[in-house]
Amino acid sequence: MNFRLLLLKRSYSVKIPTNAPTVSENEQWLNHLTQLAKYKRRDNNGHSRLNQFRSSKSLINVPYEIQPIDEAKDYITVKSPIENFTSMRYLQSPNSSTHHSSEQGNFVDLKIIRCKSGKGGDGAVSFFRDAGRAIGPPDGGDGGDGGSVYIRAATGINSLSNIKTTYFAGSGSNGTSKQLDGQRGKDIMITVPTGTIVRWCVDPKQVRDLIKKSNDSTSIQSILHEKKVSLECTSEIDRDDGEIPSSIQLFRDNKEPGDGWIFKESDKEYHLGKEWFQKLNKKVKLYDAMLFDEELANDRFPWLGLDLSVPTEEPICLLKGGKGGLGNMHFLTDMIRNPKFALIGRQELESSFLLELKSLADIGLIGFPNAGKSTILNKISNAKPRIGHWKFTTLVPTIGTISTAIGEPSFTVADIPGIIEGASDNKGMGLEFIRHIERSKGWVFVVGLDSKDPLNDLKILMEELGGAEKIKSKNILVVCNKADLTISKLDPTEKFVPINNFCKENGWECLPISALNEENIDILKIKMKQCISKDSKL
Ligand SMILES: Nc1nc2c(ncn2[C@@H]2O[C@H](COP(=O)(O)OP(=O)(O)OP(=O)(O)O)[C@@H](O)[C@H]2O)c(=O)[nH]1
Ligand SMILES: [Mg+2]
Repeated sequence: MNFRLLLLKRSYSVKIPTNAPTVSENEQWLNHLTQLAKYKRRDNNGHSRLNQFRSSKSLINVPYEIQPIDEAKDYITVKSPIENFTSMRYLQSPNSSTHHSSEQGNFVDLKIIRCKSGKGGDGAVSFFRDAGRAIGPPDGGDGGDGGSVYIRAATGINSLSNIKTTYFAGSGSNGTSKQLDGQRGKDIMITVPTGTIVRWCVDPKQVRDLIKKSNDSTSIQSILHEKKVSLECTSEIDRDDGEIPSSIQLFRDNKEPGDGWIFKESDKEYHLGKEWFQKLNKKVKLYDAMLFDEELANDRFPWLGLDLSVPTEEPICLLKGGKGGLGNMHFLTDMIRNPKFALIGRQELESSFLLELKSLADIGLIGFPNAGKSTILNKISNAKPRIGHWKFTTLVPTIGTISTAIGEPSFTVADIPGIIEGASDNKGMGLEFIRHIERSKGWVFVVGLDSKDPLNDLKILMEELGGAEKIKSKNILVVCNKADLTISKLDPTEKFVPINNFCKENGWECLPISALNEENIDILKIKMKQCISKDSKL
C-alpha cells in the first residue's frame, strides 16, 4: 500500500462524527430555555394520564383531614390514619404474603409491592481525540433514561399469586465518548388480573418498624388507626365536599436546579467563579426546573387508586424512570470551547402499592357454610368448586361462566366462602371475600331448607352484609336449596312459605330448588340472568 492511500484511508477513519449538536444549535437551545421560562407555570392541577383511572367515590372511602391550607405551597397536606394505606391482613399473614395454604391452589387477592423506576444515566465529559490533533470538540454522549414501571390488567388471570414483592426497573447507563448515548434502563411490566385495584400505600417495612417501636400492649389495629401518614396532595374542588385530595404527589431525590453538574479536571469552585459558567448555569437551571416541573406533573398517583376493571389497552405508567443527563457536547458554544462538564441523570422514583383483586362476577352467591352454594355453581356452570358436607369447604372464591342459550351473552357467578353470624366482626372467615362480590350487580342468597330456621338465616346474612341500605343497591334473588330434603320432621315446603312471604314483602324473587337433584336449575339460570339484566341500582 503506498503512502498516499494510507493517508487517504486514515483521514477517512478520523472524520469527526457529525451527529453532535452544532454550536449554533446549542446556542439556540440555551436561548430557548430563557424564552420557555417566561411561559413556565407550575401546573398544579395538571392531569396526568393516571387521573383518567380514578376509581369511583363509592368504592373506597378514605377518611382524611386537610391541614390548614398554606397559600404559598403548591399542595395541600393531608393527614390520614395509616390503616387506610396498608393492609392488616397483609401485615399479619406469614411471609407477608396472602397465600392460603389450601389444596385449592394458591389464590391470592391481596399484595403489597415495592416498585422503583430506574435512575437516568449521567452525561459524559469527553473530547474527540486523535493522534494528529491535541484535543477535538466535546463528544460526551447523554446518559440513557432510566426504565419505568408499568402496570396493565389482563383477562385470563384470576389471582395475584404470580405477583412478586419487588419490581425494580433498570437504570440508564452513562453516556460515553464518541457521542454515544447510554442505554435506556429496562422497563418493567406488571400484569394483574382485570378487577385489580391499585392503591398507593406506606412501605410495609416502615409500618412494621412503627409497630415494633410501639408499646406492646397496644394492638396493631389501634396503632394503625391512631398513627397518621402525612401526604402532599394535589386537590380539586368538589361541589359537596369543598377541597378534596385528588392525587398523591410523589417526590424524587433530585439535586436542586443548577446543582447537577459533573466536572472533569477543574472542580466546581473553579467553574462557579467564572462568569461564562455562571451565565450558562443560569440557563441550565431553567432546564433543570423544567424537568422538575415535568416530573412533578407526572409523578402523581390518584388518591383513590386505580381501578383496573377493564383490560388495559395501553400499559399505565406507575413510576417513570429518571431522564438521562446531558453530555458535554451540548455545552459547546461560541463562548465555551472546552466544556469540561456534563449533567448527572435524574433520580428514580420509589413507592409501594397495594394491589387488591376484586373479582368482577355479575352475580355473587351468598350463604351460610353448607347451604349448597358450590353445588349450585357446579350444576349451572363449567366451574368445579369443591363440594363437601363439612362447613367451610370453600376457602377461596371460584368464578363460573354461565351461558343460557346459544348466541346470548354469558354471565359470571362467584362462589365465595360461607358467611356466618358475626362475620362482620371477623367471625368465621369474616367478610374478607365480600370484596369479590362487592361489585356484582346481583346478589343471590342461598339458604338451606334443612336448616332449623332458614328465614332467620336469610335475615342474618342480609344483616352481616350491610343491612337494608346495602341490599337496596343490589338486585336480589333468594334461593331455597335442598328442597328435596324431607328427613326433618317438618316438611321443607313449610319452611319455604315464610321465606317466600318475606321476599314478596320486599319485592325479591324467591325460588325453591334442589341443586343435588337438579330441580329448578334451569329456572334458576333464567332468574339469575334476569337479576343482572335489571337496571343496576348502583
Ligand atoms: N339434599 C341435598 N343436599 C345438598 C343439596 N345441595 C347441596 N347439598 C349438599 O350440601 C353439602 C354442602 O354443599 P356445598 O355445595 O359444599 O355447600 P357450600 O354452601 O358451598 O358450603 P361452604 O363451601 O362450606 O360454604 C354437600 O354435602 C352437598 O352434597 C341439595 O339440593 N339437596
Ligand atoms: Mg362451597
